[in-house]
Amino acid sequence: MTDPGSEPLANLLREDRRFAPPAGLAASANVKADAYRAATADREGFWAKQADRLTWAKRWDKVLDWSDAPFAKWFTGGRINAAYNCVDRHVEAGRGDKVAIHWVGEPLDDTRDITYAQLQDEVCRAANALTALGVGTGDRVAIYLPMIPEAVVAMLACARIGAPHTVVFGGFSADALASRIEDCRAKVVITADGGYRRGTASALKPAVDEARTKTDKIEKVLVVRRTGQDLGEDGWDDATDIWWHDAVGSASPDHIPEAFDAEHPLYVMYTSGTTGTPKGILHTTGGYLTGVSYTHDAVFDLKPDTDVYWCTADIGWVTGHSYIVYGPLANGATQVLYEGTPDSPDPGRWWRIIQDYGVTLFYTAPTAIRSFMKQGDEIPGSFDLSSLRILGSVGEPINPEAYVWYREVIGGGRTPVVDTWWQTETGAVMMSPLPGVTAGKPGSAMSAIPGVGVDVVDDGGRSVPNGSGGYLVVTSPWPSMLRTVWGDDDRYVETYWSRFPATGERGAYYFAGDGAKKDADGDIWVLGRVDDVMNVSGHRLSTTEIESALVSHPKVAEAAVVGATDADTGQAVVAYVILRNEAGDGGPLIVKELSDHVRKEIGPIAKPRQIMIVPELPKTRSGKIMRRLLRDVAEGRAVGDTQTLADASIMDLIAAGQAAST
Ligand code: 6R9
Repeated sequence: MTDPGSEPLANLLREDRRFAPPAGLAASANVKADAYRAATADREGFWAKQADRLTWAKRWDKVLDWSDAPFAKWFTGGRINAAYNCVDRHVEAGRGDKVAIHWVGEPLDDTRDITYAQLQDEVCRAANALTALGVGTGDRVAIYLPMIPEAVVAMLACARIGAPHTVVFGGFSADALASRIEDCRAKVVITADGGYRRGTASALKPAVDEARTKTDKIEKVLVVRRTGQDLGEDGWDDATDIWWHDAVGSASPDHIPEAFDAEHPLYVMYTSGTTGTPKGILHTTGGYLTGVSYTHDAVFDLKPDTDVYWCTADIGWVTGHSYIVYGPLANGATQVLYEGTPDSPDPGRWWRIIQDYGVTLFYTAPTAIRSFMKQGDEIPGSFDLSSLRILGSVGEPINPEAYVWYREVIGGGRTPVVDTWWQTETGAVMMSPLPGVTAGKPGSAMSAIPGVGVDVVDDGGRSVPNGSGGYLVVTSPWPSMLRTVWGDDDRYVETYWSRFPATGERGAYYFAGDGAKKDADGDIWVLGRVDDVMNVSGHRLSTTEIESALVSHPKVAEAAVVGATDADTGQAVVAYVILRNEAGDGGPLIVKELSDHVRKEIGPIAKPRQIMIVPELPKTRSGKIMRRLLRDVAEGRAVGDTQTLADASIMDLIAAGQAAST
């Protein structure tokens, strides 16, 4: 493996804009600067204090047991029920009438407000229904649903009875569903007839039927009626299929939650590795809930009585787990849950939702921000977005230009932007500015949150000096850390803990797989996966750096850069660029203009060998660009597995364009 950071990150580190927290927000912030000191002085004491945010049936004996490292146990001996913490305790505290979820379906006016009391009723019924179907403590349940309230209810019902869930993104294929079910041996699947996407009902149930031909693990299928679409002659099997409204509708709303061990498995979330089959990342109960509750409160400065929070992630992504379901609900928040796509029925849909519901805290991904940027300022400009007070970003590095646009155009120049770095594996946000404390720098996740230790190290695991780059690591265990890879302890140790093993002076470091730089102040800039690093004539270049340079050109909305094998230079830079709407086709000299721009911003070495203007980029559901596929095209190979793409047809368009241009 090469050190990703030996070249100076010229253009990113020249970024010198700073945005101090608004005075009012700073004065009333949930978390102030002293939290860092307190947490450093006594990390375990700090996390014990955060665990006290939750309601425990039995208090823990020991905060952290790291004696079998890297297998961690947090809050040992403690007993807790996650669903009770997310629902019942708010009702018991007299907040039953408070709205938990403002659900917004994709078809206009298809909305539902669900209070905490109603949520409790539904979760209890679903828990009873699952028990009646034979789901016991420790059994796994697969959830394959659109963004409807039942998805939240299903997850919480599983948590309530101690049955770990595995949520599979509704857009994934029958194959992906079957392999996940097979790997974790889920015996029940919760799905729907279909869901709405871009104005049409798209079927889900047939994929479950197909999955049943590929795995024999599925005993029962619980089906929510969402679209009412025809399931066809063969689309229903009385031996396995049960309607949700029958099973849940007829179940009792009374259910006493059982307290489980703090380390009881809460869920398995599959995430793709660089090689091999997807890894089932295991999260457990007490530490995870502590981590997501604390970070949601600290990073979004949640004021549960007045804030309206909205995270646009899908529930099938870890962001949906931690920052739609467990974090916000543990904190008693009121939030928006939206079923559809950002541009349906029109490109103002998101901004109308913010205006109509008075959203104050908004959390989305850079890919969405850039696609709105492409459409120009007019569309968001025609809505009243003045309720917003904090904007969040997650999923990939946010280019400085996108950050500034987000802050200025969506946030009216008032709102801090919290760029949150974390992973499926970390469970909760690890690095982020704190909105009432940090003067944010566009493009930087800044530093670890209180209670978390991160560093940037060289190949030998030594901390690099300010101004240099290397590998991002986590230096000590944290409560919401993954506990293992489901069914594969060796892969857990090998993937995350063997790259920087313990030395005489320190314990092993968690290897995140991302490259990062420290700037002159020691603030951290994440550069993306270490496999996104190119080597051009012996110079190491980060894809993020060149992409940022391209996006800083006024005609560019979005860019993806890959390193393609090159006979002369080892690798060469190939860039795929989406232009902003107002730039039209960019004019006859657009390719030269962009190439000169990269040369000016970074240097001649970064000048792309080829720049392709494309209509779209291949992305996963969580908005990550699949550079692997672009590399296939750039190197003239057949395009590899597109199973996890949000829209597979995009690759045909890009490959056709490439063929035409070479
Ligand atoms: C939450 C989530 C994790 C990977 C991570 C990194 C990238 C996420 C980022 C970011 C730069 C940020 N990533 N947030 N890179 N700045 N604020 O995205 O989880 O899907 O597991 O992806 O995403 O490369 O390693 P997951």
